[in-house]
Amino acid sequence: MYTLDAFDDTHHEQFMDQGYLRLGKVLSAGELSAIQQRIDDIMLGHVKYEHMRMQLFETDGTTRQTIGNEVATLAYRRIDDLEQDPLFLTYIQHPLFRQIAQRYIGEQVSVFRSMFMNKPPEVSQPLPWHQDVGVGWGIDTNPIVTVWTAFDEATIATGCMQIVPSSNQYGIINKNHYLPEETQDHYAPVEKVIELEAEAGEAILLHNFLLHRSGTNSTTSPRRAFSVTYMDASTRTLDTGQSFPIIFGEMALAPATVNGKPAALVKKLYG
Ligand SMILES: O=C(O)CCC(=O)C(=O)O
Repeated sequence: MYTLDAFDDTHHEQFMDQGYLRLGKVLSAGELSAIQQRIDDIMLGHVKYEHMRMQLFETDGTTRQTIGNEVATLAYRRIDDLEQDPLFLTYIQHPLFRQIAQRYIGEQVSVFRSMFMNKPPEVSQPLPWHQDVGVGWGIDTNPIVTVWTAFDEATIATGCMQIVPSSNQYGIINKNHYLPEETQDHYAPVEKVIELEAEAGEAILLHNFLLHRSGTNSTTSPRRAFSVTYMDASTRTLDTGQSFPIIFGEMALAPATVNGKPAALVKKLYG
């Protein structure tokens, strides 16, 4: 599969029109296996970060939020704050993502969330139709740039994403994200929905207003993925005025020196 090495006007037009753009295999086979290993090590507690928000599946299928790794298991649903890991930070700062961020955001870019999304075998949950709306998350801007990367093959059987191409053009339908049930036939009619299957290592640029959802995993293998939302570094939370870790520009985090994350930044989960 190809990898996009430069984001040009044609890509911009396609992204704005369709609300998504396949960026190709941004992770090489070696980088993919290293990052797969790293996330498994984080789940199993072999690599630990004290201030990392983690959400695990309990044996009854409910979820529980912890700060830091309390339980060594591969049955985590979601893990945030991954920019404090040097390997993840290196990937978040990939030159292609920098180019895209510069185009849509500018020089000073922060990360709203760097989030691992996992559908472990047997316990995965569906995610209903939603948009990723900033003000609904409690921040003072509405980011539009998210890069979603498959760490395993995402298929219908493993619970890949489904999207409604061009639904970004509706703008914000509901600032509280989720599509009200009674509006689904209008905004997400079955004939417009596509399955966003992806190969392991493939990255897809998503417009935050694109309607998306994902299914459950009916296989015996995990469906691991990583989703990063980039935004203007001046963005603050509406309640406390907190800003977010800088990824590109002055004072940006660097893989060689990143050293955990301050406790104050993980007190509340905004996204
Ligand atoms: O990975 C998934 O299943 C959903 C991810 C998602 O909703 C997001 O990246 O905003």
